[in-house]
Amino acid sequence: MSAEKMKGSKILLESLKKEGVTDIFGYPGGKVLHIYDDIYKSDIKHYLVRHEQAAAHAADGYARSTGKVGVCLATSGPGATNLVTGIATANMDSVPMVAFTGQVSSGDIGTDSFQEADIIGITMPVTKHNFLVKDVKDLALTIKKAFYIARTGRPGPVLVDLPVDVTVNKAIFNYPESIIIPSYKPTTKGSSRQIKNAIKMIREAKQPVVLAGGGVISANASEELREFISLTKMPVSSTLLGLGAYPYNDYYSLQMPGMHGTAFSNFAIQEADLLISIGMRFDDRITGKLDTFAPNAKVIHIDIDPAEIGKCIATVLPIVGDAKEVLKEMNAYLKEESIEAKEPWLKIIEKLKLDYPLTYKMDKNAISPQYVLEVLNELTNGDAFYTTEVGTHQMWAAQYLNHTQPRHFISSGGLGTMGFGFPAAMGVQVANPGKTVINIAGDGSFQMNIQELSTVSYYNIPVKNIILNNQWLGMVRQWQELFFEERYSSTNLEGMQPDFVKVAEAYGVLGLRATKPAEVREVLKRALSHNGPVVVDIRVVREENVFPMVPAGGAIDKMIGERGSI
Ligand SMILES: Cc1ncc(C[n+]2csc(CCOP(=O)(O)OP(=O)(O)O)c2C)c(N)n1
Repeated sequence: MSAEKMKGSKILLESLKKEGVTDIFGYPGGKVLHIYDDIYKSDIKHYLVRHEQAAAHAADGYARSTGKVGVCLATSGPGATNLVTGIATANMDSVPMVAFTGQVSSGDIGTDSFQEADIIGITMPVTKHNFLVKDVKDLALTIKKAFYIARTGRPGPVLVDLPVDVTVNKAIFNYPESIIIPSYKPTTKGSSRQIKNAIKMIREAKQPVVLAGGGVISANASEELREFISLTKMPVSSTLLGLGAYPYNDYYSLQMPGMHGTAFSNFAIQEADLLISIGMRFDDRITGKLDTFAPNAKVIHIDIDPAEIGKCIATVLPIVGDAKEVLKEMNAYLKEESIEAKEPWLKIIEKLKLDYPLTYKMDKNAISPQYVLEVLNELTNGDAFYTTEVGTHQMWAAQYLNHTQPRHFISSGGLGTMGFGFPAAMGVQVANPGKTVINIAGDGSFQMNIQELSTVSYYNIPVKNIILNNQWLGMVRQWQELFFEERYSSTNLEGMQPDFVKVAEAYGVLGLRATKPAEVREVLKRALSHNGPVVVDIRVVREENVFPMVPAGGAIDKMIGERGSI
């Protein structure tokens, strides 16, 4: 008896089930009507967002908090183009995602048909890979490939464009168990010879520093990193995307390096004679002026993506491989032959930490944004997922939250996308029901996807939005103050703000406000104990700047602090 044929839209839903997908984020339209009809009949849960950008960020938050592939769906034309910022955000931060877009009928492609957009062309530079499915017979295999490419090697977003006829036509459903793509074979095991050389270099170094990036987290190598540090006793600095890979307040932790990193991290890097960078790509926010970065250091670069080796920084010893596998192998050798702690270096680091702590001013009458984060540390005791928007609040969240667990601090690092945090938090919450999920927002960024209050209200997704409201586009204001002689061009939002409490209430969401330091703790407690979504409008000191700061294009040890040059 021959197997029965299945409609493309049903093949899509069945393939998603085979991939273990339980939740998708999306928005319907003409070219995905058949898919939505099958979603209606399916037990995969679809979350209707209010803007496709939010669907992509929600899939991103879902993926970053779990390591699973996040899935979003949009119609052709404007639906697809609305996904682009979310896809580019995921691409810059190496997040596994599959985005499905509707497309006009195959025969109409290229005719400027209604709601046609060349989403394959548009997303070519911002996806790990993309596919236009031309025949329903190829659909299942293409989906298999899309998920495989998204989650293996250096993870990233994959887009699958689905002409409407492909969703209507029928084929026999046959989902491949496994797959081999001859042109795509990521190297996961590092060269043992190079790994042994690396250990020799670590043994001989006097002032080594480890740089841990998002690759440690996406490889689930946090445990291995912790063991590596306990075996080698080296100071370790975590990039924005690496926060949580190593306990933030541990003795060996240098916290975050770079433009708004700790001064002790930047000084340590500049004095280092060896950098061991793991799953980080020497972004300019970390290195500052490249030819002044770590002038005395040899570099060991461990990365799954060979294209990253030597891209920005000359590498003495490259190790291409998965961070988890490489660290495991390193740890095994280190257990056989231990390494002495570099005591004089650790003493220098201790002193740097004492001399250059992160500090902020506390006023009795005005709320310091950093204080809000410290109260959150106390109230959540490290047991919360955080997302952020982009701006000064994001940098304070990086600096002041106590990052103890991987996948618990989720922020748009590479693209710096305002409007990311709230929808990403929705995705985190859907993936982690029952957990506390907090979005640290600025008043500017929050308004970029504020419509999602409707989504969290309808589905009762209990995300806590904490707006550090300075009534400025604060990060841009800071640059204007410091580098444009205080010409505040288009950054002052005073008098242009909605009443966030009323906006929340209009969507059926709890709205709270704090205007004095004495109110902060109570308001946050109320927010955290509320069994539903919340918006907390916290009126913070308006002109607070983020310090330390490395001026753009400068050397990372030439920092500005609260009281001028450090
Ligand atoms: C989509 C987008 N547009 C513009 C920018 C440039 N930008 C970076 S930070 C910032 C200000 C953010 O203001 P707000 O969200 O209020 O946060 P604050 O800096 O005040 O904490 C802007 C406009 C951006 N990062 N993303």
